[in-house]
Amino acid sequence: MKEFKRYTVTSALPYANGPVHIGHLAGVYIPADIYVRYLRLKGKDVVFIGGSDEHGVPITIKARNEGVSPQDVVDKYHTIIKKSFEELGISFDIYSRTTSIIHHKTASDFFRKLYLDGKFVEKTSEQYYDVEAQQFLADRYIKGTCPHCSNEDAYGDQCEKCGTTLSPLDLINPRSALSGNQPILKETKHWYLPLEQYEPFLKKWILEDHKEWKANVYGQCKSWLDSGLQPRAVSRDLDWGVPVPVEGADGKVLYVWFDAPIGYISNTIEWAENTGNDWRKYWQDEEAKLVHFIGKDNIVFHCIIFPAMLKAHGSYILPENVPGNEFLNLENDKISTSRNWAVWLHEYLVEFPGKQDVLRYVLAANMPETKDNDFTWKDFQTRNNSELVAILGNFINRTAILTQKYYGGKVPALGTLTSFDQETLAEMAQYKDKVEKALETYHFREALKEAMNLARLGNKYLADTEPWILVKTDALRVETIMNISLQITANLSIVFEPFMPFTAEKIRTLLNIDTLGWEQLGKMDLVKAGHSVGTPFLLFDKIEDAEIEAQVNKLLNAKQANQNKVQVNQSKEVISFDDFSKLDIRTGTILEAERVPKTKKLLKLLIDTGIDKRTVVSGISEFYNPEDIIGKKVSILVNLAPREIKGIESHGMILMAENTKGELAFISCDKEFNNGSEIR
Ligand code: B3M
Ligand code: ZN
Repeated sequence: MKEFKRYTVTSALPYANGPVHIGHLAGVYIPADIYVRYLRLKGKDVVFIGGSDEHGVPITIKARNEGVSPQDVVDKYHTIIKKSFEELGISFDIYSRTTSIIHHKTASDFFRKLYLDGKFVEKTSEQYYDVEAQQFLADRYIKGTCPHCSNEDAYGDQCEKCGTTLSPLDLINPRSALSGNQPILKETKHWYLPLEQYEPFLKKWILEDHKEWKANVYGQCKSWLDSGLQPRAVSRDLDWGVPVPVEGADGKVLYVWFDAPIGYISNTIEWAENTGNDWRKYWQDEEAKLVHFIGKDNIVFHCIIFPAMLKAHGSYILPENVPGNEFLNLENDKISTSRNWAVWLHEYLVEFPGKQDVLRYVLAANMPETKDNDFTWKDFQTRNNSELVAILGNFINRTAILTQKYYGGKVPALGTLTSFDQETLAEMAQYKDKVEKALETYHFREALKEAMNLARLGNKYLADTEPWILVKTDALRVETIMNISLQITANLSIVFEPFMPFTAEKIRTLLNIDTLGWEQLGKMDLVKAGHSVGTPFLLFDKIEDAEIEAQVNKLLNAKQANQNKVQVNQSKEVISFDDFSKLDIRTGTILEAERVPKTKKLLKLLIDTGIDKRTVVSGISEFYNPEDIIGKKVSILVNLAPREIKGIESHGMILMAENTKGELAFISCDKEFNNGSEIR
């Protein structure tokens, strides 16, 4: 394997149109941060580049929907994202943004060089134009009827009902999302990167020279290359982005996927200017190793299009590896921003203060390295309670407490080693190699598992030697046992540093030592006899069921609210009048109301239906107090089959309106009609 002098590590630039969730973290930022922290511990020269992707159509759409400017949108989310990354300990050397002046200049110069070198093909085509809004329409701004399923609200790039990929010209009765008018077709000129010309180079570079890439990444590249590459437009008619730096290109900007990866370079330049470094050494020198951390939806852009751009430019190195991950699901369902089915990082940080490393640990342990994976709150709790608390925390805590108790916090001397001691130390010495091998090949789960095995080794060592019993009979022997336990603890502070930096720091506080380099890993003299360690404290706390239930409920509420939202936009299936007339709905009055014991939502109501007085159980107690609703006029479905709810027979159902937040309100008649009046 080639030895590199420098490392340029990038992680995908998240779109600044929403906060970051656990899917982003497990896919991109956690592995990138682990890798970078490991390299730094090894004393490598590394720059870790991050930033927000602030261009593109989705940002302009969000801005329109919210009645603010695109700049407002990206300012808001860039701030949230940057802060939450910092708090999670993602150790970027710079986290900048693609709206920066440096980026606009860098991207513009890049395009200009390719343009002047004749690397683009110019093509004129007909695209939809909104006469009233005086602009060309991005695919997402055109709606119309899907030619496959007749959905009237299909977008110019996709029908969300049947999932078909569309082009705007496929839509029947196209209309502009800006004005609602029918758009006209108008000629427009764009610049294309003729990717097919780079096919031979890409085939050799990836398929032959980079067989070591992860199978999922390599496989996707192969399938793209096998099916043949097409020219790609690198400009758009849009008023948000980096203006195309060519005369007569007014109203045109660089395609977001052209400018965003150049953002890695821009941000490196900005970092270098701030720190007095030479950015070229990280981008234009064969001795630098460029690694892109991304999710699977970004593979083609990082493995095919961006390398073709870099190659076309001619001055840049190419990525040495692109360790792309698959997706993380949440509670067996796809993470979805629009459905709010996600665990948002900025919310986690507030709801679980001080528990950054628990999330880092769980996400690294479940990283979707080779296939999609699932995050569940139950697993989060189990990993915390039975791994972090019961293994790592338990071993270090016992070691710290016994050292305090027996030696007043001073490291005891190492005496004669038994063969068990020797075996334990020999095993300890193997972890450096194991973890290193896994990290160098981007097997983060494996690396973390090995780190945890070192903690297991410590636990086993204490359990087998039982110093708390031996202390009464063989005090000298106990000194050796505790010395070895403290050496294992010091080793743990090194091996966990890339994965759980906050915990590693705490272990160092417990041991009262400075950061140790990676090369120290495996050594048995990291804390010297006579050295005073710190006062013991717990590294991890148990996570209780109630905390987990609260999170699961939060998700279920989001799902419920979302289902309600769907009902607002879309009616249920059509029914016949006969179906409807089966429902016997009457006006009624609440006579009595009381809470159903041991339930959160239920009230037991006595209703005068005009026909009879009957008991109905209703799930409304989050929204109404029993004493406030006596005498209330309601609508009741009287011919619903009786049901037993919490041991009470419920005869009928009170009709309630439910808003998108899931709040409930009574439906009542707006004149003084007698109970029992029919509603139809
Ligand atoms: N913003 C897409 C994404 O967040 C895009 C990545 C750009 S990396 C240069 O998935
Ligand atoms: Zn369709």
